[in-house]
Amino acid sequence: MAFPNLPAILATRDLRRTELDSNPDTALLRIFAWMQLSRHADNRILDLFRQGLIRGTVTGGQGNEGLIVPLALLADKAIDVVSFTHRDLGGHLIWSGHLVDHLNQYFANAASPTLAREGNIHHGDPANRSFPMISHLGAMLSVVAGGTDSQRRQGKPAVGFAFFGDGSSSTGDVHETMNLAALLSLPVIFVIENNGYAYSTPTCEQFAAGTRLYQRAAGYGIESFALDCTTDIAHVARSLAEAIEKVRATSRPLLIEAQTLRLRGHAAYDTGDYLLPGESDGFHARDPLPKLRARLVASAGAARIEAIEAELNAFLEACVKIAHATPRPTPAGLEAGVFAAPGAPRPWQPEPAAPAPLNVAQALNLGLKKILTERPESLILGQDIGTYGGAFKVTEHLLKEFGRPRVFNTPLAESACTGYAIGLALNGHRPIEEFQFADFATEATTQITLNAATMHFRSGAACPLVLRLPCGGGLTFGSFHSQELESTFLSMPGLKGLYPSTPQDAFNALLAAYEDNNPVLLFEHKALYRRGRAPVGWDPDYRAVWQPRQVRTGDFATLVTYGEMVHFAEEAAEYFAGEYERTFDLFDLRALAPLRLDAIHASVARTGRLIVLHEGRRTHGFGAELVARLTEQNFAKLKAAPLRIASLDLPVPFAPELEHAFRPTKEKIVDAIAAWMG
Ligand SMILES: Cc1ncc(C[n+]2csc(CCOP(=O)(O)OP(=O)(O)O)c2C)c(N)n1
Ligand SMILES: [Mg+2]
Repeated sequence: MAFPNLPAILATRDLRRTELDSNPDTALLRIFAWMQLSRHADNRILDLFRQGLIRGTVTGGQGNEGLIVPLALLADKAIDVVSFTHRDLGGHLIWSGHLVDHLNQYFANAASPTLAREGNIHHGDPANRSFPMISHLGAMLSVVAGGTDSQRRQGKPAVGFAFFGDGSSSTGDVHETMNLAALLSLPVIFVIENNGYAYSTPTCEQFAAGTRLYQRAAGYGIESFALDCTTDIAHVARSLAEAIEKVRATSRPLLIEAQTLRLRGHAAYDTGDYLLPGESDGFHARDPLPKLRARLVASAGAARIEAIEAELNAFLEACVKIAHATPRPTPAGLEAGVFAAPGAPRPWQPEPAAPAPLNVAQALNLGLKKILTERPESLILGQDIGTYGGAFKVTEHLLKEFGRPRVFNTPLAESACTGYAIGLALNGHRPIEEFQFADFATEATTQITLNAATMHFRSGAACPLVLRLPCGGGLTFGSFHSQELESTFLSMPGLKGLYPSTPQDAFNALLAAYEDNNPVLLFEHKALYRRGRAPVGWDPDYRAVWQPRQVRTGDFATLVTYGEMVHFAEEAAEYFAGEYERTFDLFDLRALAPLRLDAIHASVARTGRLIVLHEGRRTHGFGAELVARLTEQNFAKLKAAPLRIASLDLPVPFAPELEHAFRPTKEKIVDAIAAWMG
C-alpha cells in the first residue's frame, strides 16, 4: 500500500541558521508543523493504546517538542549521529522514515523497523546513524559518542546528539560518557531533557537541591548552558543552531540542560497522583505549542494555520489507517535473526611463520599487529594498552607502531568504553577492546549483553566487536581477577565466544573474531599467556577455530574441555593411557558460542562415556549445557552417567592452597576420573 504523500509544509526536514534571521516566519511555521504533527501523533498513539490496538506502553513526548523538533531540523541528517529517547517521537519523524514506518513500530507490525522484535519507541535507523535506544537509560550516550567519533575518523564533520532525562542524569553511564567525550574531544552535544520528573520522582529526590544539572559539565572540562524550551521557540532554535555550529567547528563536547515538560505524565498508565494540586495545570500553561501557534496566527493568519492543522490531521489519520491494516509479524526467521551473517573472509596477507616460536601473548600481539596493518577500519582500546602495552603486555609496541588514534588508553569506564566501541562498530569501524581482567567486564554487562548482543536482532544492524577478556585463575589473583565468566555472558543471546588454548589458535581466533559481524568474546586464559611457545603463522584454515579440535583419540570415553584445562586434560589422558591403558577422545571446544558439537556427538555415540571438564564453577557452569546437549542426543548410547569436573561453587579464594582446592588440577582430574571409572 502506498504511503500518503507528506503535506507540503513537511517537505523540508532541515532548518538553516540563516533562515531564522532572513525568513523567521517560514522557519517558525516549519517548526510549528513538525511540532504539531509530533504532538498529534503522540496523542493518537495514546488513543490507540487505550483502545488496545497498540501494546506495551506509550511514553509520549508531549511537552518535549519545543526542544526535539528544532534540534532535529537543525541537525545535519546526512552525517550527524543521534539516539533518541522515549520522549523524542518528533526527532524520529524528522530524522528519517515516513510516519507510517514509525506507526508500524508502535503497532509492532511485520514492517516495523525492528521487525516487531522491539516495541514502543525502541527503534532507530542505524543506516542513517540513528541508534535505537535500549530501555536502560544512559546507555546510549556512549554509543552516540562512538558513532560520532567514527564519522570524524572518516573525515566527516559530524556532531552527535545524546539525550537523557533528569532521572537518567543519575546513571553512571552519563558521567562515564561525558568524561570520555571530554578526554577524546568528541563533538557530542549532551542534552538533558529536564522535565522535572523521573516517573514519579521529582528532581529534588534525584540530586541535591541547589544544583543545576548543566553545572556538572564544569567537572568534566566541558562547556554548558541551560535552555528554556517552553517559552520562545525562536530563541530555542537560534541557541541550538549556534551550539551546533560551535561544536561542529571546535569538536568539543557540550552539555545543554533543556527545560522541557511532561504534559501527559510518565506513560499511558501513569495516574499522576504524586503531583501537587494544580501542578499539571501549571505544565499546560507553560506549553510552548499554543504560544507558537498564537504567534503564527498573528503573522500568517488564522486561516493559514487552521488549514495546515487540518492537512496534518488528515495525513495522520491516513497513516494510522495504513499502519492498522499492515500485516502482523510471524515467527519465521526469529532465531536466525539473532546473529548477523558471518560475511566473507577478509583478504588477509599470507605471510611466513614468525621466525621463532611464540607464546599465547606474543601470538595475540602478532595477530593484533596483522589486523592493524591490514585493516584500516580496526582500532584497539583498553586500559593501559598504550605505552605500557597492557597488563599482560599483549599490546606491547603497538602504540609506537600505529599511533594514538588507533591504539589508545581508556579511562576506567568499562561501560562507556564498550558503548563507545559499539557506536564505532555500528558505523563501519571494527574495534577491539581489551578488558584489563575479564572480571571487570561485569561493569559493562548492560552494554555487552543487552546493547551489543541484541543489536542485530532488534535493528538488523551488524555490531562487529571483539572484546578481549583475560580470564581464569591459578595465579593467586583472588576473587576479582580470576574468574571464568563464559557461562555468565554466553547465557545471553547474540554473543559469540572463542576460547583458544594454544598460540596458533589464539592467533587464528583473533582473526576469526575480528572479521565476524557480531560481538565476539575472546577468552584468554592468563596462565596460558606464557605457558609455552609454539610456531605461529598465517593459517589459511584459521576459521576452523569455530569448530572443536580433536586433541587425542581413544575409545574409552569422550573428554570435552577448553582453555587451560585442555593442557591438564592432556596430562590426565596421558596418565590413563600409561597406567590404565584407557584412552580418550579429547576435544578442545575452542568455540563456546555458537556450539558446534557434531564431531563430539559422534564421539560420544562411539565411546558411550562423557566427561566434561572446565575451570568455571559447577553450578550453572558451562558444563551443564554441554552435558545436557550431549546426553539428550546420545542417551541410549551411554554406558555410564556423564562426569562433570568443575570448580567449587565459591568466589575464587586467594591463597594458593585455597585456590588449589577450588579449581581443577591435574591430580584432581585424575582422581575424579579414576573414581568414576571405578
Ligand atoms: C537504568 C534504568 N533504570 C530504571 C528504568 C525504568 N524507568 C523508565 S523511564 C524512568 C524515568 C526516567 O526519567 P527521566 O530520565 O527523567 O526521563 P523522562 O521519562 O522524565 O523523560 C525509569 C525510572 C530505566 N528505564 N532505566
Ligand atoms: Mg524526567
